Amino acid sequence: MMAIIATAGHVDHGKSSLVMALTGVDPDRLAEEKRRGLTIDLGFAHTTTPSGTVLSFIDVPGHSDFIRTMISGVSGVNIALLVVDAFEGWKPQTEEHFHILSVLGIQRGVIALSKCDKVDNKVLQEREMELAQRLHSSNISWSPIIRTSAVSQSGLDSLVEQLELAVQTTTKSQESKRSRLFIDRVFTIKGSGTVVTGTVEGEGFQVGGDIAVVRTGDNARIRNIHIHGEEHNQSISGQRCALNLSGIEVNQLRRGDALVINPEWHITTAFDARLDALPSLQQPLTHRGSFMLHVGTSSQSASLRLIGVSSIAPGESQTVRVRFKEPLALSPGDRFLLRETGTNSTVGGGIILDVDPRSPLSRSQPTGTIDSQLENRGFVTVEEARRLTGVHVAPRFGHWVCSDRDYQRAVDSLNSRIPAHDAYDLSLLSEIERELVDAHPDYVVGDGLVRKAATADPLLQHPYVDMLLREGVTTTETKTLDRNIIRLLVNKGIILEHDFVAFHIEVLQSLRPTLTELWNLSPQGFTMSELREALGITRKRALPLAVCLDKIGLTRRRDDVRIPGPRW
Ligand SMILES: Nc1nc2c(ncn2[C@@H]2O[C@H](COP(=O)(O)OP(=O)(O)O)[C@@H](O)[C@H]2O)c(=O)[nH]1
Ligand SMILES: [Mg+2]
Repeated sequence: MMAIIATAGHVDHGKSSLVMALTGVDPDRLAEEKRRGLTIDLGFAHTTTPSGTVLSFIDVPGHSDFIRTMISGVSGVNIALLVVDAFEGWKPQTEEHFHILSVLGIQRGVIALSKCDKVDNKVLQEREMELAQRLHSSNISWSPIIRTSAVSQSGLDSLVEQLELAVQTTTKSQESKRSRLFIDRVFTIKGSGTVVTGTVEGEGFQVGGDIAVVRTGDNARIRNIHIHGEEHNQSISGQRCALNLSGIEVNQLRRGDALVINPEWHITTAFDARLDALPSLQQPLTHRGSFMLHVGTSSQSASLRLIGVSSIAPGESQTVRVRFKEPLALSPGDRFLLRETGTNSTVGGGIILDVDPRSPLSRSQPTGTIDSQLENRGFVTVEEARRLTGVHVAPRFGHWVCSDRDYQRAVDSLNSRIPAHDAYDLSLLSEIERELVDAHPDYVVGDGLVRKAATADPLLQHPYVDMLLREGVTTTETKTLDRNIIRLLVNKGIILEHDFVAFHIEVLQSLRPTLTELWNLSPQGFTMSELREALGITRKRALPLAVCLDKIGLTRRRDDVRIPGPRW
């Protein structure tokens, strides 16, 4: 079992010291950080507990200037370790981190009171009461508060216990199989070239596999994969790994770049989403202001449009449209965060519902369902639907997918063009429409024509149909019948007519045995009189009958005789 745990909390509250106490690794690894005593970059450390659970930590900076680094460390992580200094208590930075964890969709949180060696029991109890209150309304499932001290090493066993429990009870979200890695570090190793690190999503990456850099479209190949210092052939969802890449220089990559396997993803510069405005906002959120969008480890400026409302009150959630410049490979269900550049504060965050919004803002109603994501784009292939939604979508017919409404629109459009009682030229339909009528039970396709299916047709109930069927080859003349009805029946292909003599299509088809016999007797073709005699009909019937048989392709005329036709 392994899971990644991100630290969170105010600067200097003892996060790095706790990670060090648990893992023996100093996450403040950079010389500059050491000098300043500040984790300005992400620190990484891991340990295996006696029960075999791997605790893999991302230690994030708590200083407000480095919030962007903190966000990149937290995204894609399921478990947070929130650290609060027992001496100082809950601080504004604690508050901001706390909200960021929540909107980024962290499921489980472990909370540690740190530096407990510095305060007495009375203060500890006060702190615990305050924390309990703060955590009360959180949508993250929090552990009991654990008293710790990195100095006296007290509480560390309980902390490990709670972290293990969190790892074991974190349900893996039903995630897509598509592979993606948001880079959190890029560097070179002498002799092996470009290395990137990050947390793997989806099925993962293989040594020798090709990857694409979403922002630039550059390609590279994976030379080898390291997970916790060991070489592996592949990396899978949830693992932190280092990829050694060939075919790309270190300066072509940066933190925030996503690596993907190319055809699997829809690359986008806009999305519709549900945005939760932070409860701590001083005023309602509007589209005014300049925003930074954080997704995965990436961040860039973005514009915000609210859907259907002009403002979002603190603590409320609304659907929004977010636009940005640098292309991202996104999936519905991805979490994002918005910060306001002016005030340098987090304003909210939420969940992406549609990675390729098509509806105009005034009409957009994103809900995240497959149907709402496909709305207004007509028919797309199964592959395209998967790129847009991240999941396999069952085709409507053939390999085409669309929303319920678009399907109904297409059927309505066909219904209005294809007359109720007439055949319609297939070549007038688009390729997709042709496939639709082919698969649709209300339509019959044949001979380059499409007709509405007979079953649903009241015309079929007309007495003429029955009459012609009963009379077989000895039908009355159609001159005296209602010419309109006859014409409609002919157009629908139910009857065939020549020289005011009509035959039901089934009657003509039932003549196959007779025709076989005739051709047995006259292999070179039968004459009119032979046909007349075989069926016991008059000449006046026989000639139209032969012409109608020609029409449906059972026979063909050659000089004075009938030979087998193209549909025999
Ligand atoms: N007394 C005491 N000091 C601590 C403890 N843990 C950390 N410190 C001190 O608090 C300061 C900040 O610690 P650090 O782990 O870097 O905090 P971070 O910024 O949250 O990562 C350092 O000077 C540590 O020596 C503790 O348990 N007890
Ligand atoms: Mg630190």
